[in-house]
Amino acid sequence: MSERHVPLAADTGFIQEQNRPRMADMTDDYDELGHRLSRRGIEIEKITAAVGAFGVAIPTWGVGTGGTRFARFPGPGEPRDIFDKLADCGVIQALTRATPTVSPHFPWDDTGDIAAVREAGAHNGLGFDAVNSNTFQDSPGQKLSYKFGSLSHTDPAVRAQAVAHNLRCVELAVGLGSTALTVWIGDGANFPGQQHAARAFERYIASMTEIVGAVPDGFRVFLEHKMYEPAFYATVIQDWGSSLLAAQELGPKASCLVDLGHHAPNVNVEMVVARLIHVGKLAGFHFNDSRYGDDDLDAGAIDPHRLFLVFNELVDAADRIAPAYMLDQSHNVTDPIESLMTSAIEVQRAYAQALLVDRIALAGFQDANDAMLASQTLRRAYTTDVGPILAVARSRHGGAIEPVAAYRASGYRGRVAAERPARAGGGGGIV
Ligand SMILES: [Mn+2]
Repeated sequence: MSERHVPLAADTGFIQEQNRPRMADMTDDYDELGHRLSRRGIEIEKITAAVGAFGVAIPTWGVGTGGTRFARFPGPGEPRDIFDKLADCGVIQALTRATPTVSPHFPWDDTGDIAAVREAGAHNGLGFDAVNSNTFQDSPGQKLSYKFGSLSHTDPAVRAQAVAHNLRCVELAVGLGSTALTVWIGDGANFPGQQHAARAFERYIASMTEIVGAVPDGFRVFLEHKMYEPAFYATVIQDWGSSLLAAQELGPKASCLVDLGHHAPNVNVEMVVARLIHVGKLAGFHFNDSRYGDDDLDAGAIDPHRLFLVFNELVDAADRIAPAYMLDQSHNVTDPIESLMTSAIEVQRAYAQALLVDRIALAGFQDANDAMLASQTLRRAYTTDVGPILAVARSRHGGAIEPVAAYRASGYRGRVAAERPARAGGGGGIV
């Protein structure tokens, strides 16, 4: 168990010590921003309270060094198992106070003792969000291969095996206190004609019907679509249209999950969000960023404006929806803990900016067809530097004013590198 590490969360004295020299500047900046926002009729304390209550889940695999299909360059002190991953996630939460939950991935995180995993989560100050099933690769000891698909496979025995794995994930989720399962499949085709498009979708629906039919009351199933990769010609759950068709057929326990990187280039993702909200089927969102495709870069690193526009839709519908938020990215050249802390803060930043939108004024300009002032209303919120709000929200909850600086000063990476043996580089993969 995680007796191996003293969680940074338990050492709040260290974080306070790191914050002390930065406190006066932060307070000045916060007070100044508070004055400016009050002239716009905005109470800064309301925004700060909302930001403080906002959380985004960390995927357990995110704390390992990622890779591409060409290579993976391991970093020092990579987590060896779920207990190491939870210790790393605990550091991210202790310093940012923005990531109170983790999203595990099975079978990668299946130790056979789920109670110990839940206890280790609590020990590191973490709860559990949606669990993720994995039928996109073959796991040790697995009887039948997923090379040609899983839930939509032509062989009923393979489909049954994939269904059974998802039901096992639901069981593990319940053991962790999680109430949701995210299903993303790698099923698809690399060649035109390889697969019967309609029959593959029907087989997927039949398999998912078994899974959704077996989950307990109050449990939700999220369908995650992805346009390409690992299948490069077509995937079975290709886009939000396929995802919505499936979710509608599967009934009220099934909803759609949107991953920012899983669309065709230039797709207007905020419109996808708005449409799924309209139909009551948006239940989850995965954050990352990209320039060309499903690049899995750090949230807000490439196109922070798009992140803001997505949050503009989410905040607009906050009285109707409460989606599960997760970071889903691959850290190939940075320390994953630093990337995840920075990304969680960027997600919070977009959320805070969206909270600043004057929605009454915006609706007025929209109704009057005043394109310029409607656009400027959004820009005004987006161009406000909400950094002081984020810093104050963090520090009030015991987090660090400058999380990356405090993390480096803690020497955490060096300590875990000494006790976790280096892993081989090997091939690619998102693990
Ligand atoms: Mn995802």
